[in-house]
Amino acid sequence: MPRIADLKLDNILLEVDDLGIATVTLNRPAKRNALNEATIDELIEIFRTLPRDGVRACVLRGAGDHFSAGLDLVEHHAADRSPADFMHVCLHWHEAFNKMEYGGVPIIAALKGAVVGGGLELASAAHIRVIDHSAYFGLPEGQRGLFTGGGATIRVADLIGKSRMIDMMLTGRLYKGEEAVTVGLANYMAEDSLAKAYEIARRCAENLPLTNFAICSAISHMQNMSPLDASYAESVVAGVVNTQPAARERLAAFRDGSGPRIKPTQG
Ligand code: 1HE
Repeated sequence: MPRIADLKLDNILLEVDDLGIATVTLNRPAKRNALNEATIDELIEIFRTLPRDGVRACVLRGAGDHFSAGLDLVEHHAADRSPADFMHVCLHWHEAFNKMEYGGVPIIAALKGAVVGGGLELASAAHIRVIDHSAYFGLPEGQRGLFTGGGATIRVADLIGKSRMIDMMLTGRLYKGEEAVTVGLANYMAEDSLAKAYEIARRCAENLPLTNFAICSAISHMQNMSPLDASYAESVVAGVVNTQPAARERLAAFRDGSGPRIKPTQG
């Protein structure tokens, strides 16, 4: 079993609190948290390990004023990669981001400053995104003579639709603030995106782990299936989740009147 305590990390900080909430901090602020190969390797190890070592929710953030400036362009230039080399770089990114999206642990991204290129690809692998007033989203690949390689054609297009994504890439259009929420890049906007992300993470951590696993894994898998197969898979997942012993306590609490009633708060 992989263990958090055994992870060797140089580019990312990882802490877990008493509630089982992990904080994953991209820690290259001097490079605006640009994603070099070593950082991607560490993301793979982290998100391979978190779901299997008792973590109930995860907050993903960047040290400094920016979440992430995307692909490490300096490393990419210096490496002078062949097409095959860069294909393997991208496959590595996909391994990391797929482990996040399909890993079953809720990941809440606390965003500020630049969330651009590969930084947006990373953020879009989180399950919930929270922005503050400084955060902005962009896909500057088009202007740099590049193309997305870390899943934007799947996840960003899924969030905002292909037409908006094409516009972002062709024109360099940036989204921020309420507009970013409206188009679907962010779920929440807050004065303090980190504080809000923790509030959401604590809320998620109150759910049963198996239920969160289904929410943060099965829904994504089912989007990849035909409706017929998805309805079958949904039945199987619900069969397992909805009969878990721990859910019976919550059902009994509802029956006895002590379980929460689902109503909007006043005001
Ligand atoms: C970097 C990177 C980087 C900063 N790779 N080193 N992404 C981009 O096109 C965005 C590139 N970055 C920027 O536009 C700006 O750096 C920011 C707007 C994010 C921040 O600006 P600023 O003025 O605060 O910082 P800076 O002076 O530009 O950069 C500070 C340092 O960070 C500097 O290093 P230094 O050693 O000269 O101090 C920069 O070189 C370094 N830095 N961004 C490497 N991205 C799988 S395909 C994905 C394809 C993509 O992601 S393309 C999008 C790339």
